[in-house]
Order: sequence, then C-alpha cells, then structure tokens
Amino acid sequence: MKKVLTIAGSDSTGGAGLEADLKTFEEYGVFGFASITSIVTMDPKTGWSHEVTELPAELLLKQLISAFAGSGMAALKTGMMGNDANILAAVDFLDKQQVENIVVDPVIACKGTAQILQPEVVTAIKKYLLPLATITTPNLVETGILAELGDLTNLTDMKKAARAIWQQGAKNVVIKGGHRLGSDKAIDLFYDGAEFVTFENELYQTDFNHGAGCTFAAAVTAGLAKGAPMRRAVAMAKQFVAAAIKEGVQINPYVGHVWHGAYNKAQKRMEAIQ
Ligand code: PXL
Repeated sequence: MKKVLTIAGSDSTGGAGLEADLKTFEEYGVFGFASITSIVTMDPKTGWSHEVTELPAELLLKQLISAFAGSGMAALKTGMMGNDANILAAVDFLDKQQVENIVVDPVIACKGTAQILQPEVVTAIKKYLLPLATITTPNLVETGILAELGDLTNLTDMKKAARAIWQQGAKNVVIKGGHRLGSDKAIDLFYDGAEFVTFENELYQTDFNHGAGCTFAAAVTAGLAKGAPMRRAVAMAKQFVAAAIKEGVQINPYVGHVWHGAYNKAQKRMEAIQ
C-alpha cells in the first residue's frame, strides 16, 4: 500500500483542504495521512465569510513525526499552510526526510477568505516551499502573485509566469487556467524547464466547484505515488477533477463542492449498500 500525506488546512464544509485530499487519495487507492496546519470555518450569519484558525507549529511537527513513523511516504502534498511558522516547521522536517514526490499547491487565499494574502506566507512559499517542489499547481491568481506578473489573461502570460516560477525552484509547474482565463476550454499549462505542454478539457459552467484545486493537486500526488510519470499523473488528475466538477453537488445554501467519487462512479457504490 502506498502511503501519501497531505499537509494542509481542514475545510469544515468537507469539500476542499485535507478533506478533499483524503477523499481523492481513497479514490486512487493509496493510504492517506493528514497533518493539519489550520482549520477553516465559515459563518452563514455573515454571508459565508471564511475564518482561518492556525494551529501552532509545534503541533504540526508532532503530526509530521507521527505520520512519518515507519516506512517511507511515497508522495506528499502541501496545501493551505496557515502561516509562515508552519511552513518553516514543515520544510525543516522535510529536509531530513526522503520523499521522492512533493506536490506544492501554493494556496494563498481561498474564495471568500477575509484573510487574503498574508505577505509573509507568500514569501515563505517562494523561498522555502517551491525549491522543494517536484511540481507546483498554482491557479491563475496564485500564479500572478508568485511570478509577480499581476493579472494573467492569456497563454503567453502564463508561459512567462511558468518560467518565473520554475526559476524559483519548482522542478515542474502546472498552471490551472480555469474559468479565469476567459477561454471556452479549461486549459492548464505544464512546464518542466524544457517544454510547454497544454492540457485541455471542456469548461463546465457550474458554481459547484469548491475544492477543485485541492482535488487536482491531491490527484497528481496520488498518481505520482503510484508510479505514474509526471505528465501522465497530470493528465490523469485533470480527468479525475473534470469528472468531479461535472458532478458537483450543492452542499448547503452557500456552497457546492466537487464530487470526489465521480470518476470512479461512486454512485454505483452508494446504491450498492442499502
Ligand atoms: O480551495 C482552497 C482551500 C484550501 N484549503 C482549505 C480551504 C480552502 C478553501 O476553502 O478551506 C482548508
């Protein structure tokens, strides 16, 4: 059984963060671990504003020590890190481990977060996390921030940004164009320092896509853990998340989540046990 770890925040509504990661790991058939950096809660009374409560770095370290007891971790993913102290603690720990595949999802803010953009988190992601990354998976907004290129609106901009992020130390970069690109396709741009490759899919018009970014990065992580070559892991992850977005579900009056079981037709599983 391949062991796979997510170092991420908890999304109390169950769709993004480590909840998305663990559900995705399960669908891929790998054994998931989670080390929690922060807890995100949402308040219906205030129009669904997000609040991020950070956990202390010492507690993150204890979780990492627990997760790494025993044989090796085939791959890991970082998501929302909460603050720069958590990034430093995780990087210091990971420097002493041998993990072949590290997927850095550079979560800087999530939709509706009041606490957008702690500048020290952005600095720590760039300085400490990207150099560890086998691959990083920014969305268009995160890409503009990491590459210091502001708003990106087309593939030429994305290529320039991919080069800049690659130069910050990530061995591979995949930028999720998503709906912000203004194309009628969902276009992701992959760069490995030598070649650009685009991955395209149908762009689904849906509001029920909370958790798509985390799910994509988790799918890449699980694919790499199972031994898929990089481009194949990215292509598989894109198929996995496309299915999850297509069958997104409204969870409450405020938010709709991607459905992690869609790719494996979990509907059949649900009907089987009654
Ligand atoms: O989608 C970004 C994200 C990442 N991690 C956690 C989140 C969110 C968005 O809500 O809650 C824990």
